[in-house]
Amino acid sequence: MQDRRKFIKTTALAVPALGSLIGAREAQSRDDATSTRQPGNVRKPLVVSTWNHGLAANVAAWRVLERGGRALDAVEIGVKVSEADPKVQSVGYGGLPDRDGRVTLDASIMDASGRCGSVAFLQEIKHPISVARRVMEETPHVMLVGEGALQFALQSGFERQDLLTPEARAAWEKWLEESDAMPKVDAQRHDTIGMVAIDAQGDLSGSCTTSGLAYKMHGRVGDSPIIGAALYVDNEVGAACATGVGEAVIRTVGSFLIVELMRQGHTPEQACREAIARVVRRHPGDDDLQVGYLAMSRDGEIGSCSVRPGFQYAVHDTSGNELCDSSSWVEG
Ligand code: SD4
Repeated sequence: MQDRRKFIKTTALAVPALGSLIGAREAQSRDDATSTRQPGNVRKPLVVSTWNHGLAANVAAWRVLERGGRALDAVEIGVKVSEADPKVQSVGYGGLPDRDGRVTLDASIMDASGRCGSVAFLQEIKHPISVARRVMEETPHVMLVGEGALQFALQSGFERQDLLTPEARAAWEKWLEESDAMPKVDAQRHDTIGMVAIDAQGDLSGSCTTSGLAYKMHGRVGDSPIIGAALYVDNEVGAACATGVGEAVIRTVGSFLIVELMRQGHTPEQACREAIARVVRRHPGDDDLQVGYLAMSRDGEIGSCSVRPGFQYAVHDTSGNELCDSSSWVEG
């Protein structure tokens, strides 16, 4: 783990405010963080995921990876832990509802061969990631939404379940009393889990699942089910996932951008930083914005960057499971 700590330390740079010093920042980013990993020296198996609850998700994913299982199974089984945990109020069961009090879920999954599946605006199904995998494996489509996604899930044997816990309902009722009706798209209300893994065979896969921004408009879909925005995998290059304000991620097609930058020779850290630079440029003066990117190259090098401090990710390899602070564009 020492390598990674050093890497994070050496790439954590300070910038006073959004929109300023962008040119200097880009020049710095180009000079920083050249890869120290030798070609052919692949760190595997390995799983990374966003936020603190990624630690528990990684444990489940690691059980698959350490016995030689596929990255695809690992990233599905891993994020199901967050989906099932009512204490994680940003994913699956127990997720905070939209402004009408409905829990609506988005999820996506992508494998080493470039297959992908997603669901959006899905209600009353506890494990949207598994429905997304079924879309990928059992339909000719990539994405199902809303009522159609629910019908498909029920036909596939998933059970209908009320996902609004008493705690999430109470939080929503409090929000109703205090807020005006228009949802706030800000840095406070997102802890989506994105996960990327490489298995013992050297194959990559990724997943992303969320209840989306809390108190969003009914029908709003975020970045998490949009392939290329919150998730992208290219087995020849690497993989990336996103968390944060989905609108900003969609506008800049962040995960695809990161993978393409890695293809051109950027390290994962450099690629995440450049993708954050695009977000910052597109949202001048937005003092609440938070986006976090997490990426892995196909040789198991990890990088991350967020707009502002606070983004964390969990890494599990043969030496254990660890929570890391991401570097950020803006210093706290
Ligand atoms: C979204 N990216 O729907 C998600 C938000 C998030 O926990 O991170 N939610 O925009």
